[in-house]
Amino acid sequence: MNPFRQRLQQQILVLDGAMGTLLQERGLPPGGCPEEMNLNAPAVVEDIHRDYAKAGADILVTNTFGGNRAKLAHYGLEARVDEINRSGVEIARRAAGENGLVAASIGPTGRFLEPVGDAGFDEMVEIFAEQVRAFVAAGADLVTLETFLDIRELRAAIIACQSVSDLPIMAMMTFDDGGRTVLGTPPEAAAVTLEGLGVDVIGTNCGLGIDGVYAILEQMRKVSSLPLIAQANAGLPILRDGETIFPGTPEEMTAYHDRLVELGVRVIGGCCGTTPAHIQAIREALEGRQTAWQIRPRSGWLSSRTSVVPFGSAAPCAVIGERINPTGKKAYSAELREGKTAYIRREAQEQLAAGAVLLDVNCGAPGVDEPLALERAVYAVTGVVGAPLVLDSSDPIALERGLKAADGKVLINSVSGEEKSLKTILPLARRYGAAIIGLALDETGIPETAEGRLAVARKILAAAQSIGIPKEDILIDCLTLTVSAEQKRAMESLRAIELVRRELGLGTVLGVSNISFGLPCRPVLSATFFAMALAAGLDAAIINPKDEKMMDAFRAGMVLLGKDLRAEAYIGHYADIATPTTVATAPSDGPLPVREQLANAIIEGDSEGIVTMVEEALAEGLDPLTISNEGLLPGLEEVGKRFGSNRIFLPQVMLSAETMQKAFSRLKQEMGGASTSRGRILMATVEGDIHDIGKNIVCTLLENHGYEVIDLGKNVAASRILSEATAQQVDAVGLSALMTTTLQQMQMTLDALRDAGIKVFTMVGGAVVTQEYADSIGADLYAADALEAVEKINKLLTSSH
Ligand code: THG
Repeated sequence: MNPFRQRLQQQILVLDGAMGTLLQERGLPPGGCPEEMNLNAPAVVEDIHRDYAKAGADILVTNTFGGNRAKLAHYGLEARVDEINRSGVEIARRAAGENGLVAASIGPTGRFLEPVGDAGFDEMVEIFAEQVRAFVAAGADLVTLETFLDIRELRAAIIACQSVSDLPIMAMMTFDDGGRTVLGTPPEAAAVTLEGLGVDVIGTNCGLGIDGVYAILEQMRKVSSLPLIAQANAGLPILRDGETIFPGTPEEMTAYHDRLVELGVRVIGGCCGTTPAHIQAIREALEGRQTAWQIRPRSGWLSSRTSVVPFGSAAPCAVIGERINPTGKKAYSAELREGKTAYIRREAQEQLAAGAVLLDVNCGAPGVDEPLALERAVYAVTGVVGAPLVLDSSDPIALERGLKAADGKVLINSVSGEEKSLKTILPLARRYGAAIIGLALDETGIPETAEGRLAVARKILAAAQSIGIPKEDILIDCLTLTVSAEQKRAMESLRAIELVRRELGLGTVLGVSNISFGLPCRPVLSATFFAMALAAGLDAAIINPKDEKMMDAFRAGMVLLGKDLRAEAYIGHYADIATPTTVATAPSDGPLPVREQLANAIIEGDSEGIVTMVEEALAEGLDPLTISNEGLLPGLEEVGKRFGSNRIFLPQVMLSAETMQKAFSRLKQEMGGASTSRGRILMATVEGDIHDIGKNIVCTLLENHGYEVIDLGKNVAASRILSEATAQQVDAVGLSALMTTTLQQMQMTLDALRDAGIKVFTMVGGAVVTQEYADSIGADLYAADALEAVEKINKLLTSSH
C-alpha cells in the first residue's frame, strides 16, 4: 500500500507551511520564478523543507505550485517543465528523509477554460499530466492540488493525475469569506464533485484563517465521507505600520484542533503567513490526539458548479426535467440542427421554476452532430441555471464531450446490462466522476419479470463496483412499459423498484410518462402511476415538471411519505397558488419584444446567437444607439445586479461580457467601423507578490468588455510598470496585491508614477486592499471585485473622454 494511504488510516498527518514568502525572504528576486529556484538555488529550497521537517512536518510539499507549462511560459521556462518538477520532488525527498512523505504540489494554470476562456479541456488535462509524469518519475508519494478556484480546472487536474499515475490525491479549493470560491463554488459542491472523482482527501487551503477553514470543512463534511485537509492562513492579513501582517499566532491556529479532529480532518498544515513555528505548534497540539480513521457512511449526491442535490433513500425523490429532449419536439430538433440553444436555455429555466431539481439533456436527433450538440447544450444550460445535469445518450463519444464540458458530478443516462455498454460507459463514469443510471435490460431485451430485471441490475452493480464506482452512485431504471399493451407490466415495474432496493440496496429511477402511451388523458394515468412508484420507493423520476398533475402527485407523495418535513414544500407551493409567483422567463409561446430579447441574450450569455439578434433588430429599423441603450445595456445592468446578489457567478458574468463584446463590435461596424478598443489598460501584481489569480480575472473581464489589456504578470517592479506605462501609452494602470509588505509596493508604484509625471488613471485591488487604503495612497479608484473594476473603469474613462 502507498505509504501515505497507509499512514492516513493510522494518524493525523502534519503538513508544512508557506513556501513563497520564505523563498522571497531568502533571495527570490522580484519578477523571478519561484519554481526556477529548484534549478538555480536548490539548497535554499532544501533548507526551507528542512526547517519544516525539523518543526515536525510529516509531509513536505514540493516547490512546484506554479510548475505547469502555462505558468512557466511567463518566464520562458516552458521547455523545462520536466526538470523543474523532477528536481522539486528530489529536493523535498532529500529533506524528508526516510520517514517523511513528499507531496507534489499542483496549482492552477492561470488560464480559463472554454467557453469563458480559450483553454480546451483536453489541453488543460495535458498541461497537468505533463507535470504529474515528472512527479511519478521522481518518486513523489502523493499529489496535492492547491488553491483552485475553478472546479472544472480542478476536475481536469484530477483526471490528469489519474490518467498517468495511481498516486493518492489531496484536492483543495480556496474560498472567500462569503463561503464560495471566486468562481462561485460552495464547499458542498466542491466536496461532492471531488469525492465523485475518487480523490483521497478533500479540503481547503489559503483565503481564510483557521476559523473560516473550520466552517468550510464543516460544510464539506455534510456531504462527504472523505478524510479532510485544513491549510489555513495565519489569520487574515491586516495592515500595521504600513506593512501587511498575518496576525495568527501559532496558539490561535491550534485552538480548533479538537473540533478539526472530531470532524475527520486527517491532514493539517498551513498556508500564507505560516512558518516553521506554526507547524511546530500544530505538531505539539496533536500529541496524544492520534486516532485511527473511522470510515463514514457515503450518500448519493450530484453537483453543479454552484449547488448539490441529494438522492437515495434519505432524500426526496429527485425530479429530473425531461423536456430538453428532441422526441416529439420539432422546434428543438430544428435548433439542434442549426446549432442554436434558445430552446435549451428557456426549458432549463422553466423546468427548474416548475420544480425540477435535475435536468436531463438529450441531443440525439437525425442530422445532428451529437457530441458537439451535447457539449454546446451543457454550456448553454450551465450558463443560465445551477442545476446538476443528467446526460442522456447511449453514445460514449457524445457522453464524453458532455462530461468534459460539465462543471460538477453529473448523472450519466445511461448504461445497460449489455456487455458493450458496460465496457464503454462505466469507464467514463469512473474517469469523469459521474453517477450512472443502469437500465434493467441486456442483449436479450427487457426482462418480463421483476426478478429478471433484478438480475440485470445485479450484473450492472458488479461491473460498476469492479472498476471502483460505489453503489451510492448507481440508480437502476426499472423501466416503464406502456400499460396499454399489456396490463401486468405496470406492477412488474413497481415490484422491480422494491426488489432492487431490498436485494441490492440500490436507488431506482423511472421515465414515468411512457406508462400512458396510447391511452386518452395521459396525465391522469401517468400521475397515478408516479404516485404508486413513489410509494414503492422510487428515488428519481424523469418527468415533465410543467405537467401540473405530475407535480401534484410528487408534492403530495413527498408529504405522505414523510419526505417533506412539516409539509413545508407542499404548503409553500399550494398556499401561494392563489397568487402565483412570477417567473422571470419568456412565455413558451410567442416571441419577446426585441429589446427584451437582446437584454436576455446578454443576461444568458448567448454569445452564439447575439450577432444574429442584433442584425434582426437593425433590420426591424432600430438604430444602434437604441439597441445598445435599451436592449444590451439594461441586460448588462441586470447581470451586475444578479452578481451582486449571488444569483449568478463569475463564469456567467464573463460569458455575458463576451456576448456584449460581440454585440458591440457588430454595432460599431454599423456606425462606420470605429476602433473597437475602449481604452488601454496596464495590469500588474506588484513586486513581492506572487498571487495573481484575482488580477487575471480582472484582465479577462476587461478584455471581454472591449479594453486592450497589457498584462505584466505578477511580482512586477515599480520601474518596469513605469516604463511600460510610458511606452505603451495606456489610459489606466491597475495594480493588485494580496499579502505581506506588498501594499507598500503599491504605494511606491503610485508615487513613482506621480513623480515621473505620468498622467494615467490608477486602479487598485486585492484581498488586503480597502477603499480607505486606496484613498490614502491616492489611487483614482478601488474595486472590491472584477465586475466592480470594470464598472468603475467604464465610468472613469467614459467621463474623461
Ligand atoms: N429512462 C431513462 N431515460 C429516458 C427515458 C427512460 N430518457 C428519455 C425518456 N425516457 C424520458 N424523456 C422523455 C422526453 C420526452 C417525452 C417523454 C419522455 C415526451 N415527448 C412528447 C412526445 O413524444 O410526444 C412530446 C410532448 C411534449 O412536448 O412535451 O413525451 O424511460 N433512463
